[in-house]
Amino acid sequence: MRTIMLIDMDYFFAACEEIKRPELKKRPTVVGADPKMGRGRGVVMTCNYIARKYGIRSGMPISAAYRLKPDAEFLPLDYSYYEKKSAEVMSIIRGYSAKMEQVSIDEAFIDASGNIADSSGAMEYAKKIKKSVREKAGLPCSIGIGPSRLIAKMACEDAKPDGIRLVDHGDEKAFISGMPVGRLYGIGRKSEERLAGMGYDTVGKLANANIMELMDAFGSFGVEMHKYANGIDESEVVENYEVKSIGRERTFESDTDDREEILRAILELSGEVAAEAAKLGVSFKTITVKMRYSDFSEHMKGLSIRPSSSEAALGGTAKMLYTANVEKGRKLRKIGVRVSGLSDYKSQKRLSAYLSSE
Ligand code: DCP
Ligand code: CA
Ligand code: CA
Repeated sequence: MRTIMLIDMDYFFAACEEIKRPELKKRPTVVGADPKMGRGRGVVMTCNYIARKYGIRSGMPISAAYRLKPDAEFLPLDYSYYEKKSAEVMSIIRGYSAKMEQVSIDEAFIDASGNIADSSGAMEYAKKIKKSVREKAGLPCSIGIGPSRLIAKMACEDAKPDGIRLVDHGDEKAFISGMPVGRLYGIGRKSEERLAGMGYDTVGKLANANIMELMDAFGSFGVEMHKYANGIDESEVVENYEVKSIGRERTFESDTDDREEILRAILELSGEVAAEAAKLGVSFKTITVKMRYSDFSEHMKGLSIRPSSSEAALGGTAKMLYTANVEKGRKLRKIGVRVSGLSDYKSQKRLSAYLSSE
């Protein structure tokens, strides 16, 4: 029988800021865009749990966060520090199981089946991991434990903050069936609304739904969600972490159709993306420009080129994509540049090798 654990850092970016300035631990702390006395644009990336008491959440406009708690501590992003802390944490976790899969900057699965005998062993093992992440990296995390990735992930949400939650073999369905469908892994807001319209508001109801009906509504994703709702997930923890794309975005101070200003932003973003690609030692094949207009509608245009790592090729293609596709007379709120179709040009070594040796 398998024992999978998901380790997810608590309020990660803000917790990193607390290391730099421990006095922030006692204050509501928000990481994201500059609130500019309530007139700032952009969003909250994350905040500590004190700030969450005031209703502040990831993804909310920074101006809304400011209204909720004007005297909170508002901090800009310090990505390179978060990446450094992430690499530290990941190498600590990897020490507990070679079968480890990093799934985001602050989150990793391990398959601990070979390291433990039973559920009390699993609990002890998770406590050790938590303790060593806390002591060595100075950061809090939560751990979900279960017979599959699905259950480990959902148990981790239950464990937050700073906790451990174990769901035993056989208890999977009981654990998830009372939850609202929106809490099921993979179900976003839109799917949740559609499912509710079909009469499936809890995971338990979805588990008993007719598969054909779900397939009609959602295609193959319907089959998947039905499996998940029944607590079934056979997928393996595979150590093959790869960066799938690299992107940067910018929100303009005020909505703009000034071509010079927009082109300048595109070139700067292209420079940052190319620098990140160079750091990882990857070339890119597809270049995408995202334009968000003042009414929040969003258009993406992409083009594939011969694999390249050149900043000039990236900037030139991005400028061209913008010029050819922007709707005349409409103002932009935000512009983004992204590259994908990445491959490693330094050697045949997997990206994970670079990422873990940082
Ligand atoms: N993040 C981001 N963009 C988002 C959401 C989050 O860049 N839309 C960043 C900020 C977070 C980090 O990624 O600190 C990890 O995201 P999580 O969703 O795991 O959230 P937190 O770690 O901040 O909080 P929690 O304690 O709920 O895990
Ligand atoms: Ca987290
Ligand atoms: Ca996370």
